[in-house]
Amino acid sequence: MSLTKAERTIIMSMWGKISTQADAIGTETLERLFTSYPQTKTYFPHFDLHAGSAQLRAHGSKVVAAVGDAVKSIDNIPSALAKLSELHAYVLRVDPVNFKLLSHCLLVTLASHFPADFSADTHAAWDKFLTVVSSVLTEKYR
Ligand code: HNI
Repeated sequence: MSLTKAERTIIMSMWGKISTQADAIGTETLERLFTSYPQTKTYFPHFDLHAGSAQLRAHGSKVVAAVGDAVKSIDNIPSALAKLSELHAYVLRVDPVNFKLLSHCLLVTLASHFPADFSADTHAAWDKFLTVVSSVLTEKYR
């Protein structure tokens, strides 16, 4: 699956807005993930997952920063995320179904922070981009 030029433009332009509040968006995404899909908490037995905890915020910030790395290397996402792909497949062993759940929570967070930007086309472009990012992070499982 590859992103069209129009989709890349949408992603890159919206990233400009996301990056100014990346930490808040990352934290909210994880809060939504752990609240709506509590089974995902099983990967974080070593974390304090209460809303607003320091670990949750630090992790949310890392996840969104990695999404930013993918945006910056939008023409070569696999190389930008190579190390993370190995980490999730070989070390963390996160079941790929969870990537859909996290992507969904990030979409909802983006929609709620940027309602005026979240047209159907923007929604679709982000959905596709996050599918590409998730495939890269789970490709080593095959
Ligand atoms: Ni994920 C660690 C990015 C999906 C569980 N994850 C990271 C780190 C980044 C990251 C960055 C920190 C790596 C480091 O410290 O070197 N994770 C991403 C991204 C996605 C994603 C960009 C999808 C878009 N991770 C998921 C999912 C789960 C998940 C769906 C499980 C529900 N990730 C983890 C766990 C860690 C982790 C567990 C280790 C946390 C820790 O610090 O112990």
